[in-house]
Amino acid sequence: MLNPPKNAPHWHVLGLGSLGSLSAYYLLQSGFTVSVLPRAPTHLVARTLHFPLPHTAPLTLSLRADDQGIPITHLWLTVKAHDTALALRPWLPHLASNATIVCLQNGMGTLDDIALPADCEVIYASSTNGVWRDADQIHIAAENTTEIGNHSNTPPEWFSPLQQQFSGLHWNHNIDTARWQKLTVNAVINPLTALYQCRNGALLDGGERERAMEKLANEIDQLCTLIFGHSNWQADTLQRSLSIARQTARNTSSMLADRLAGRSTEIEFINGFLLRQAEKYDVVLPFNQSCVQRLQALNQLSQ
Ligand code: KPL
Repeated sequence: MLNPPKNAPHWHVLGLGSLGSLSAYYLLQSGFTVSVLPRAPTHLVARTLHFPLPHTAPLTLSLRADDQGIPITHLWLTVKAHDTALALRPWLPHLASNATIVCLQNGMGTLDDIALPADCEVIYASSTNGVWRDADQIHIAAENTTEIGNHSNTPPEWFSPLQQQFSGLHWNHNIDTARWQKLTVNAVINPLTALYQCRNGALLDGGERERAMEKLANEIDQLCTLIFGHSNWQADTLQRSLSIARQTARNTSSMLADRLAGRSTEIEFINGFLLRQAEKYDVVLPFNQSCVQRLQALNQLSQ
C-alpha cells in the first residue's frame, strides 16, 4: 500500500458489489482512506472481502461510526442503475456542496432525477473488467480497461496515485463516446441473454439469436446516427456486440445474473434510456420496445 498522497481526499463507496469492492480495494492500495456507505445510515457493518489478486491479503473494509457526520467530498458510486435514487437518498444531505462523484454503473440517466448539490462534479467511468462477487469472495474473470473522465484534459490530483494501482485505468476526456459504445453493446447483449437465458457466447447461433442482435443493433444505430450525425457514429453496433459476445462467451451477463437471482434488471437505464432518447428524436425502436416490455414484465414478477 502507498503512503497517503498529500491532501488526499477521503473516499466513500456506495455500492459494494463486484466493481465497487474492486474500486474500494484499489483506492485503499493507492493510500486513500475509504469508508463504505451502508444502504441505510443506521446499519453500520464491518466487512472482510477476499480478493484473489497477486499480493493481496484479505481486505477489511471497516465502516466508521462518524460516517454519518462527516461531509462526503468524494463519492464512488457503484450501485446498480435502478437502485441509485433509493441508495443515494439518505446520503444526499451529507454530500459536500462541491462533492466529486465518480459514477461507475451500467446504463445511462441514473442521476437525471436526483437533486445533487449544485456545484458537485460528476465524473463518469466505464469498465470492461469481468468481476463478480459471491458472498465475500470477489472473482476476477478478466482485468481489462476502465475509462474514467469528464470533459477535462487534466485529471484531478487523486487520479495519478489511483492509476498506479488500478489495473487498466485510463483518463478519457471523451468519456461520453466510451459510455455510448458500452451502452449500445449492453443494449444488444444484455436483454437477449436475459430473455433467452443464455451465456453471452450462446447468442452466436448463426440463426434466430443473431438475427435478434441485428434487429436491436440496427435500430440503435439509426437512433445514434440521428443523435451524433453520420460522421460521428460509425454504425457498427452489431460488429462490436458480436465481437464482445465472442470475447466474453462464457460470461453470464449482468442482466441475466439479475434475472436468475430474482432481482430487478437494469433494462430501464439501458434500452429504456434509448427509448426515451428515441422519443425526443421522434423515432420508434419497435424491437427494443418489445424487449423492454418483456423484461419489465419479468421485473414486476420478481418484486
Ligand atoms: O457489460 C456486460 C454486462 O454483462 O453487463 C457485458 C459486456 C455484456 C459482459 O457480460
